[in-house]
Amino acid sequence: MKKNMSIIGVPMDLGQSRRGVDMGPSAIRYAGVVETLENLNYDIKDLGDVPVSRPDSKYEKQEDNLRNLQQVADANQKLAEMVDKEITGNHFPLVLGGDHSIAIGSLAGIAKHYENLGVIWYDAHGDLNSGDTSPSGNIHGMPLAVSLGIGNEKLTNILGYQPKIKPENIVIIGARSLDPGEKDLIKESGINVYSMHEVDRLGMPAVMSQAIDYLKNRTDGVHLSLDLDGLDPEEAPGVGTPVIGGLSYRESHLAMEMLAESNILTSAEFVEVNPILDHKNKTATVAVGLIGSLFGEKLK
Ligand code: 4U7
Ligand code: MN
Ligand code: MN
Ligand code: MN
Repeated sequence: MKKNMSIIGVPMDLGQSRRGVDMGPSAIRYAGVVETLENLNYDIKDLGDVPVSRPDSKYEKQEDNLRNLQQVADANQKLAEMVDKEITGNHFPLVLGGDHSIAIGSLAGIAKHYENLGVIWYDAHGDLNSGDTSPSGNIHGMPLAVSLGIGNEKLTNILGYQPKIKPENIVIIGARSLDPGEKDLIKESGINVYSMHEVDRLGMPAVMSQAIDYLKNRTDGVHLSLDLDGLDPEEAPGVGTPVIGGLSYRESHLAMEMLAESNILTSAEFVEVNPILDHKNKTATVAVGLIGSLFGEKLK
């Protein structure tokens, strides 16, 4: 039987300061995401893009050091409603960004459906800031904190409940740029982190099998939130906040293949593809390659 999947694009660039990441969903579609998944026997419904307002300098910093707060909250509200509806209809939601602030809406729509949602956060960053700790005021550096119920109510309370997730159900993979406030939050909350140090020491196979075993035993669903800047900028250059020393293309494929084998995933999003900063759509092509592995593509 074919499996149902719904693709939702979110042309969001208001969660950070570099224009162009709003074109991420188009770039990923252009790189062949629908065809790739159809070849893997998925029944794909592409729902198009969630409406996002254009940046307007007069709304830049609003309350609590949060850039474009109201506009980011509004788009995430719509995204959350769409994701909620797709899950209710038994469709696997695949969300394409757009900057990482869209994880706020994805998780709001997803977490309603689980008692104990697990989250794999594949990223160079922790995205655990709030207006109080953020050095930038950019909401794409905050979605994981928001989902823990930390931050402005307009973000934490989307769909009228909070928190969305529990710290012990989060596994961050690939971290190498954490702000002081993020490190404090990790220590006090019990979030699991495989930074680049652990990936180097243990290797990706051990990191992924530990992460999968851990989540399998304690959660009833797992969301993958993959920020392309988790990969090394040599291999994924089209991102707004690149950090050297990242995960390789091969390590990332292996991670996706191991997730596919484990069968624990219940939703996914791929974010932060910025075609303006890219070379010949390389980063979107990498994203589609990873999506293929995540949904069962085999090399032989
Ligand atoms: B991304 C940063 F200060 N931590 O908060 C911040 F380094 O979604 C970067 O992971 C956030 O790309 C990066 O602005 C957010 C900064
Ligand atoms: Mn990042
Ligand atoms: Mn991120
Ligand atoms: Mn980024």
